[in-house]
Amino acid sequence: MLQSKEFQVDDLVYVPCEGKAPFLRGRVQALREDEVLVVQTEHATITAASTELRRCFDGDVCQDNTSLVYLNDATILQNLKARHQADDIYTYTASVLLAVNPYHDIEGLYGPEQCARYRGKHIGALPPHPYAIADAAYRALVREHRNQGFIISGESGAGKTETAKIVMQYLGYVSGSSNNITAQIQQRILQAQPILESFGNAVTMRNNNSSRFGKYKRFFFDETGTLMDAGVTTYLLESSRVVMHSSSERTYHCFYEMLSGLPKEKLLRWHLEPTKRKRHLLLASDAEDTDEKWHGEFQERDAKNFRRLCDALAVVGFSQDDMDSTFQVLAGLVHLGDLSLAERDEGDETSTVQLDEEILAKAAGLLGMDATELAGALRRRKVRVTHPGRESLHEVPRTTAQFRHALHSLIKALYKRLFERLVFRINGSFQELQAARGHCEEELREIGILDIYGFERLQRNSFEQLCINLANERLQQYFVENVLVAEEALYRREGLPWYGLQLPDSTPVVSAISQTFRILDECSQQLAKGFEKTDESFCQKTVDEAQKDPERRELLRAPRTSKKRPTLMNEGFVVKHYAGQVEYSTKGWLDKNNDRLLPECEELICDSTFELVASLKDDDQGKAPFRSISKKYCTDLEHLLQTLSTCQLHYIRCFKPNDFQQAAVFDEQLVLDQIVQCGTVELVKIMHDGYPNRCRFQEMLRFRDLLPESFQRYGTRTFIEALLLAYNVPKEDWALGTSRLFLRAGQLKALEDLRSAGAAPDPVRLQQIVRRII
Ligand code: AD9
Ligand code: MG
Repeated sequence: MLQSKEFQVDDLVYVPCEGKAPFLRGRVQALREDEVLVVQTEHATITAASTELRRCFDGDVCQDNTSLVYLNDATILQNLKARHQADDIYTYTASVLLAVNPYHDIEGLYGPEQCARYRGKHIGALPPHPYAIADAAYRALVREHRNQGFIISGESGAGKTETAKIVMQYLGYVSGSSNNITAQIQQRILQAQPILESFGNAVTMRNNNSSRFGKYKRFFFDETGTLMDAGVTTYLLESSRVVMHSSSERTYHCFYEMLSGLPKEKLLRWHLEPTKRKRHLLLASDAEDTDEKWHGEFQERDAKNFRRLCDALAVVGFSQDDMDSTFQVLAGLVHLGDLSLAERDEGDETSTVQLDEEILAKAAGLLGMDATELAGALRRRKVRVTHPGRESLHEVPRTTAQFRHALHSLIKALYKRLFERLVFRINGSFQELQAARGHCEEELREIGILDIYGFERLQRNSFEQLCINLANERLQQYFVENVLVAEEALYRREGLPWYGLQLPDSTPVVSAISQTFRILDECSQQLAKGFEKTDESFCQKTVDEAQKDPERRELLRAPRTSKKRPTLMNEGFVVKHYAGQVEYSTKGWLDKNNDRLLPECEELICDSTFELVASLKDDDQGKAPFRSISKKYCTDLEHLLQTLSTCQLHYIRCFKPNDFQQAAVFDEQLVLDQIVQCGTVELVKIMHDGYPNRCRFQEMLRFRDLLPESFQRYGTRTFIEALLLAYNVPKEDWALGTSRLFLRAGQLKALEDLRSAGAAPDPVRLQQIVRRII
């Protein structure tokens, strides 16, 4: 009979398949030459190369993937699936917590009682839970005075924001409210969330409450672990959503909340009618109607959330006037948006765009602007003409496209700055409490929580996706370095052999993206100075330069065209990321990369008679017509990484089980893609090839009852060795480091089972051991 190197007839395996599920389970039926196997699955007989098969162990469901009898992508996937079906949504992979979104409330999983249960317990003592990781982080902070950081990642809708809230819940619980100021900080942290969600979250196709910005929340503690201060940093708000969203999505929640929740007289004053919201261009959306059951539900939720928003604003120090001003700006933006219905006389280049006078008056009135000046700034641009010896200023009419661009830039800038103002005020409210407490001598330690968009590969990817994916490349590298390199370092420290594994290196792709941003900055700068530069010339230069460099050639290239899919020249490029290839469209990038508002529009803001609007003017009064968004983003990202480098990091990887936001539906292919993208497979390989369980010597003393009392007089190291020999743990399954015992998957569990069964060793064997090692 033929023999496969690894497999035998009747072995249970997973075989990859092309259908709906990525793997089918079956038994090896026959072995052919060249390592080809015939696998009998429930419905079919499949032939596959042995290298494609994954081993399978029947009924293997574990709360830590590293305890799986066979460890591979298919078994991890099945483990997550089985656990998800049983509402066990959390699973460890060594120190990394994986969370599969249940899309329904699981009773009794969260709350103070559960917090109390997890308090002070070692990871692994109770079922996997964000509380367990939060507890470990908090204890490490207090005991070792080390900063701690949570990196929560995953696709849109995977549950990052909810998980971040669960971690915060635990930190709130454990850090006590021993004094009035701590209680107030906790309250403000809690209330900052709805504000950020109202202004920064929106209904998208993938998530009804999608965060359209990244955030890093920081909590500062004193030596005793009392909460002393907090703060939040935000990244890259998707400001284009204010002026544009797909018809089945919505713009930011705050607009709809305001319409559903404001009292009638205010709505009237600001010329708004909830029933007519769809007539406003910024708010028009089919999202409320696409699904019958959503109808009404959205409105009810919006009204409820409006009250929640107002309460939250009050807690961080907004007076009624402050709130009214904020909503008035939003109302102004709604009317301003309607101006883009404007028309111009066909064929008459010199005529200006026609604006609806009534809408213009409403928008200008609400934003404290002069209607004529507003119309002027939007319809005409000022051009400086240099004559010999003097300069003169001319006004040139904008084309309809230029007019729309000016209008949209103004709306986006006002919204973005309003959002930043809110974040500023939230942070200011923590500082106020600091001032009230008085000077604090001691150095505080912090716990940070990063809730940031995961790797994105949409149907159409643009500038924003490249920024997001750059962050993910950097964080993935961090993950690899931190978890995997730390693993290697630990082995070396403990004097164990390290088998090594080729670690993926993101440096080349990060440098390819940095180079792209450098060229983008050059082009944007030249465009702003009035030189002829287009998105196409930027794209061409980017691809050309990458192709000249052998290191980057493979990482950034022009998209391949085919008859079916003819791509126009110089409209995009493809980047090879760690998580797969992404094609980016470069349309509009030169403009997207410029943070400067048109000078005519900036003037409108500066001259506003409405205090809040005037205060949103660009404080950086430099006259340069270009300020790079990508540069600011990269600098912010480096700061973030710098902060994270001072932290002991904890990873929570969130998974989206299906594309329909539905409970109890587990799309295997979708989850498998995410397992690959978040680097879990690599992590697991390293863990499993080595010793996934490791215990400090002291921790092993909990097994002292497994040996006679006389063994306790020996040193801990000797005690442990005797323990393992007494119970016949195979020599290849454990190794003693200098301070820790390393165990292969399953052995710690076996010892725990012996302990709970109250086992006793064989006396003859004990005698031998005493003679041999003591
Ligand atoms: V996005 O990148 O901001 O678009 P997130 O943040 O990853 O995305 P979010 O936390 O908003 O996803 O979760 C999406 C939805 O899943 C929530 O609105 C909940 O309805 C649902 N969810 C997520 N986690 C849980 C959970 N632990 N229990 C119950 C959950 N429902
Ligand atoms: Mg979110």
